[in-house]
Amino acid sequence: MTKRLFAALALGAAIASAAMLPQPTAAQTYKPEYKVSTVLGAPFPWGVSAQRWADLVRERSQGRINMKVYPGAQLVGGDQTKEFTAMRQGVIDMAVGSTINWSPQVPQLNLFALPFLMPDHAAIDAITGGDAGRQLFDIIGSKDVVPLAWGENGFRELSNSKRDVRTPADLKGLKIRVVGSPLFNETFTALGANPTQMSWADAQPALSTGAVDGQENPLAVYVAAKLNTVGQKHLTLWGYVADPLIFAVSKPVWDTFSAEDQKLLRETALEAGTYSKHLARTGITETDPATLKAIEALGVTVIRLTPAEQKAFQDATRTVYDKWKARIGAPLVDAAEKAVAARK
Ligand code: X2X
Repeated sequence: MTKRLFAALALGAAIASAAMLPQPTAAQTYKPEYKVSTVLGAPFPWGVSAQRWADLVRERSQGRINMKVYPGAQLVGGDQTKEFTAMRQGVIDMAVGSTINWSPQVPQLNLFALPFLMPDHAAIDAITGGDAGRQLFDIIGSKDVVPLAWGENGFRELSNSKRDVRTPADLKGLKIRVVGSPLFNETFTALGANPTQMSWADAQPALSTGAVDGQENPLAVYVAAKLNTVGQKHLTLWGYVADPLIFAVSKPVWDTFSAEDQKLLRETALEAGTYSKHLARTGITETDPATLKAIEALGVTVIRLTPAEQKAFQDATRTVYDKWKARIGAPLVDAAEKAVAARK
C-alpha cells in the first residue's frame, strides 16, 4: 500500500469514527472578533447605532460575541458599494449598511432612491414595516445575507458651493457627487446637473478642491462632516429620497450561531435599529428649527421649498421614476406606493 493511500484510509476511518461519537452539546466556537462594517462611524448617528448594537450584544452574550465596528468602509478599502459582496463572501461578518450602497447588488433596494416616493417618516415606516419591506428582506435573505432590522441614515438634502438652488434650472451644469446605482446619475441628469459617482472617502477631498460643486446627504452628515467648511454654503431642503439602513449578518457567519445566539443578535439589532431611527429623526434634522438656525449661523443659505417649488423637481424627475419603477419591479413599487398612500 502506498503511503498516500494509507494516509487517505486512515483519515477516512478517523472521520467515520468521529461521526459516530455523540455530538457534544454547546460546542459552539466563536471568532475572537466579529467585524461590523459601516460607512460612517461615531459621532454620526449611523456609527453610534452600530456601536449600540455591538454593546448590547456583548452585554447580553456575557462577552461571548465580540463585535467591533469598522467605519469608513475600510473593510472594503473605502469602496462602500462593495460592502454587500464582501458580506456575501463572509469577508465581512456583519454590517449596518445603506440601501444606496447595497443597491448595485440588490437592485430592488433602488426603491428608496425613487425621487419623491417618500414624503415623510411615516412613509418610510409604511414601506419598511409592510409588505414591500418584507419582500426586500426576502430578496436580501436569498443572497447569503441575513437582514435583521431597519435603521435610518435620513432624508437627503442638497448642498453646493455655487448658488442657491430653488428650481431645476438652478442646478444646470453643477457637478454633483452621488453614490450607489445609476439611478442617482439619471435623476441628476434629468435635472440638468452633471452627476459623478464616488465614495464618501473621495467625496470630501473632491468637495474641498472644488473638483465637484455639490453633494446630497442627511443634515446630520452635513453638520458632523462640517461640509460648510468645504464651501457647501447653499443648502436646499428638498427631501427627495431617504436612506434606510439595514442591520445584517453574513449568512455563512449566521449559520455558525446557535438558535439562541441568533435570537439575541436579532433582538439587539431591532433595538439598535429603533435607536438609529430615533437618532435620525430627533437629532440634527430639517424639522428642527434650532438645527437650521445653527446652520444659517455658519453663513449657509438654507433654502426651504414651497410645495409648488418641490413639485417642479418631482415633475422633472418623473420619467426617471417611471423607468426605474419598471426596473425595480412594478409589483414591489406598487406595494410601496400603496403603503405610502395608506400611511397614518
Ligand atoms: O456616501 C454617502 O453619501 C453616505 C455616507 O451617505 C452613504 O454611505 C450612502
